[in-house]
Amino acid sequence: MSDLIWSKLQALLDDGLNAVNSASDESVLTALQKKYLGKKGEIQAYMQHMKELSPAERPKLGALVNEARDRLEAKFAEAEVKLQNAKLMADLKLRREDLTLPGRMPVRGAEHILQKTQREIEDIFLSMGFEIAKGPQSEWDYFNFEALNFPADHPARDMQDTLMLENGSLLRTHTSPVQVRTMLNYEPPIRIIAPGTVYRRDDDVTHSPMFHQIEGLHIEKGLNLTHLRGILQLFAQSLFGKDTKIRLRPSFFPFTEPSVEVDIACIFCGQKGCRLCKGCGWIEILGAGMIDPNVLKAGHIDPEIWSGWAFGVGIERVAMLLHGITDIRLFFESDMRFLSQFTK
Ligand code: FA5
Repeated sequence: MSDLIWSKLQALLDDGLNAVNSASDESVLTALQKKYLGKKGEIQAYMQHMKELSPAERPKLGALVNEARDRLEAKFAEAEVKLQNAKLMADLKLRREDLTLPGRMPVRGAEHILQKTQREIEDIFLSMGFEIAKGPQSEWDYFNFEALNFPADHPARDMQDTLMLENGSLLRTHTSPVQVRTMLNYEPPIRIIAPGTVYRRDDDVTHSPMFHQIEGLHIEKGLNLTHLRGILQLFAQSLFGKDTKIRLRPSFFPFTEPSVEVDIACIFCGQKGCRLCKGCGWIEILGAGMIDPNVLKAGHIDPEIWSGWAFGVGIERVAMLLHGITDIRLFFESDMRFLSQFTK
C-alpha cells in the first residue's frame, strides 16, 4: 500500500520539480508555489491518504510528505535566485554604462598653498603667545589711511590705490587697519596677528591686485626696536631655517616711526648673489616699525605709557620664497598641475 502511495508522491514531486525548472518568470513561480506548497496545495492534499493507512504506516507517510515538501521548497528558492539573476543580467544588457568597471575616485580637496603658508606663519606667532584678530575687507578710509597717520592728500596714499565702493568705503590696501580697530576694542597689553585679503592697483609677476598679508601688532610698556628685531629674527628662523639671518633697513611708513624694511639673507644662493636676490644677497620680506604715537592716540592708547611695534608681511611673498615660485599669478590661476605640487 505505502509503496503505491510513495510512487504516486514521487510522480507528483517529479512533476512539481519539472514545472519549477521550466518556470519562465516570477508570476509562474508564485502560481506553482501555491499549487504545490499552498495550504490547499497538492502536497498538503496528499496527507488525506493518512486515513487509508494503518497506524504503523502513518509516520512513514508523514516523513515522505515532509521530504517531498523540503525538496520542492529548495527547488523554489533556487529557481527564484536564478530568475532574479536572469532579470539583472537582462537589465545590465539594456544599459550603455559598464557597471562592472571600477569606480572613479572623487578628487579630494586640499589646502591651497597660500592657506598652508598662512597657517604656518600663524602657528609660529601663536606659539609665541599672539592671538588672531580679523578686520573687514571693505574698510573705511578712516581706518585704512586717516587713523594710520596718512592725512588726506598725503602722497603715501598714491602707493596704495584701490577701488572705492558705493557706500563710501574702500577695498582695504593692507591689514594695518586692524591695528587701530584692535586698539579700540582691547586694553593693552596687546599681542595679535591679523591675516587677511587686501587689494591694490598692482599687476606684475611679483605684485597681484588681490593678495594676502599678515599684520603683527605688539603693544606693551617699554617695547623698543630690539624687541621687534628679536621676534622677527625668531619668525624668519622658524620659517626659513635656524641659520637664517635678517637685516633691518631704514624705510618710511606714515604709521611707524622709525620704519624699517626687513630682509632675509638670500636662502637660494647663500648670499653669493643670484637672480632672485638680484645679486645683492638679501631679499625683502616685510615692512615694520615702532608704532607712531599718533596711531596709538587714534586707538585711545596713551603713548606716554605704552609703546609698540607692528609689521606687515605678504603671504604670497613668503610662499614664493619658500617654494622658489617666480610668478605670483600662478597662485590664482587654479591650475591643478601647479597647485597639486603642494598638497603632499
Ligand atoms: C604695508 O602694506 C604696510 N602696511 C606694512 C607695515 C605694517 C609696515 C605694519 C609697518 C608696520 P608694503 O606696502 O611694503 O607695506 O607691503 C607689505 C608686504 O606686502 C610687502 O613686503 C610685500 O610682501 C607684500 N605686497 C605688497 N604689495 C603686494 C602686491 N601687489 N602683491 C603681492 N604682495 C604684495
